[in-house]
Amino acid sequence: MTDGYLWFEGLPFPSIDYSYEGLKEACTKFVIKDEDTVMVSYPKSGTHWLIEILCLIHSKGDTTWIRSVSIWDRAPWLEIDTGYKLLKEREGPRFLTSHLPFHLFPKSFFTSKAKVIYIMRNPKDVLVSGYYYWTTTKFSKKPESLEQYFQWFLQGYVPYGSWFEHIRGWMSMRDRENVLLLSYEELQKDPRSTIEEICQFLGKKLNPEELDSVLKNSSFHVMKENKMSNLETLPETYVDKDFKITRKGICGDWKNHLTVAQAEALDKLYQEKMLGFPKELFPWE
Ligand code: PPS
Repeated sequence: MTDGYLWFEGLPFPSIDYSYEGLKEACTKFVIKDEDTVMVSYPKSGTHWLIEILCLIHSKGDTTWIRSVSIWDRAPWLEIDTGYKLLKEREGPRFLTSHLPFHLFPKSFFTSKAKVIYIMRNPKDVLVSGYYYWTTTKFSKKPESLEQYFQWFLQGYVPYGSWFEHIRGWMSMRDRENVLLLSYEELQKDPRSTIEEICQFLGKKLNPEELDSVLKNSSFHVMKENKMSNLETLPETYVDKDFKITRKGICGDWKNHLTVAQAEALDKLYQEKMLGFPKELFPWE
């Protein structure tokens, strides 16, 4: 009997395009190389936005690559079977994407000079975004209501497990020279400065026109129209008709969805789980 998830190392994963063997190989055998750049996040934290920004920085604002090659091909997903296959065959320097929690991430990273950018987001917005995503796609177990998904989220009974454990795990890497911690909220508040920070971390220099192009072409409205980035080309075996990853693209949408009691319950759990972390690390209310 399956419960709609693929279970690996005690964590629930989506069941389409993932396999037990694939996850095992990705987590234990994949060799991360010094020249790789890895984008890591808990699902629904702004991963595709970050990929688009990195691709545009890489091409110095030229849009040819982002308009002609699908986003999952530009920065393949390490733990997804199709992505893993692409990565194994690819010569460096590579862009890689992953939602893996820290304890499952390939150990080869820890002895490499590869750069990791970890993007995080207010868990309340992650919850709401995840509810819509898993409801309108066929990759994983579908919640019947927001209340049901809310309960699953608190229990970590959602793809990739607990948001809290994911953040806690990756936070332990935050002082490493080759790790950059970002948030969806700072990208929203000041995209230009955040993109400059990313350029500095990657050792890339863009002139003002190139930077303007990165900013413009990674914006929500432009990305929403780019079918190579908004996932609208995914077949209906994976997603509902008219699906796009670019759903709303704002901070604080949780206020339109969660009840006062739900927000308070999440706040309470947050206080318990994030005890010991400086509040300033997390730029959300
Ligand atoms: S996934 O499937 O887990 O990798 O999803 P992920 O890309 O991490 O997160 C999807 C949310 O990011 C929003 N998004 C953006 N916001 C602002 N600007 C841009 N350019 C952008 N691109 C994607 C997307 O709309 C999802 O958030 P919600 O709240 O659902 O709109």
